[in-house]
Amino acid sequence: MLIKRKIGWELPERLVTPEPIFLNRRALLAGLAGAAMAGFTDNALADSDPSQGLYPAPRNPAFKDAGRAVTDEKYNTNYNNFYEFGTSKTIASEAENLRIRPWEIAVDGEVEKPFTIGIDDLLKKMTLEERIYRHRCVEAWSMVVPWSGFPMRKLVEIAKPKADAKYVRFETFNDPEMASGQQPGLFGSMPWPYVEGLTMAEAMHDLTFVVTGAYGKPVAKSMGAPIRIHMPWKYGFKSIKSIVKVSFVTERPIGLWEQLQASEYGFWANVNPDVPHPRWSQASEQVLGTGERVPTQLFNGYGEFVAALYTGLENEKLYM
Ligand SMILES: Nc1nc2c(c(=O)[nH]1)N[C@H]1C(S)=C(S)[C@@H](COP(=O)(O)O)O[C@H]1N2
Ligand SMILES: [Mo]
Repeated sequence: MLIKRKIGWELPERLVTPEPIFLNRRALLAGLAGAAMAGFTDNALADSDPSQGLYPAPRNPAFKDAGRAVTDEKYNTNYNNFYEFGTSKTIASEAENLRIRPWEIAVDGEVEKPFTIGIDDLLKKMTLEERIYRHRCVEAWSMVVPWSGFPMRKLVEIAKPKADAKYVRFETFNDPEMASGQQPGLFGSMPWPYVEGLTMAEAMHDLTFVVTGAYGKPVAKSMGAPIRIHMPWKYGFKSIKSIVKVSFVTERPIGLWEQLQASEYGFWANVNPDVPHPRWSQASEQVLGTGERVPTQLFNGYGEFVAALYTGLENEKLYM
């Protein structure tokens, strides 16, 4: 049995934060504070990152070229989907409230022995590498990102799943005190925490990457620090950020977006230009930072590597 522990981001920050800062943060949460105050709060809460020295990681030559220029870092860190910190794209300053140490990841479900591991202990077990991947959001924009991290397969290996594990379920933190978008009523009632899932075969695939860094340094808070995943052939919503739990399960997990709107956001969510989203076309995409619109490719151009994962599943809604 995994014992529920208090982990870093659950500790009541208000007990150690000077009252004025706490009050300002409360004002922020209530949507009353302006940008200047947000800046003040960010600096006051910024924590140093002990993993800084691990980057830049050596580039894996198999992923040195995504066929397009790498997106300028400023777009990637300032144009985000991270609903825990708000529904707009400009959540970067709000996301500075994310406390990334201590950070523990629970590994549970159908495994030999459930455990919890701190991010820095996990990093010590892994050999980091850099991979340049195309990243395509279901909203028809894309980027090219130099991620750092390790293959998901390596995490599966240390988790030691049992034979009956069929899926991997990932969960993000749920902490409305820290993440203003999780406050009830503020941005409606999303079914927090953010959840996503993969089949075991997808999780074991070499392209499935656990991201701990980007642009040669620890991954930015707005991009899902300190640990997220990225599957370049799937729509971006599958690539869950700021993971605190990895569970090996027998039933197909229902992601947050699927729970909200199953007719628009399915389990597989493989990129396909010929299958429109119910409300817009997926035929092309805006390449952020370039002003260019380019045709979208099946599996985001990674079909030669991943198409075989889906043979025999033709009757499934693979592209939504
Ligand atoms: N926890 C969490 N993970 C998330 C999201 C989110 O809102 N919360 N948004 C998803 C969506 S829709 C996309 S496109 C990517 C965006 O990643 P980026 O901001 O690094 O480009 O993260 C995905 N992972
Ligand atoms: Mo997205």
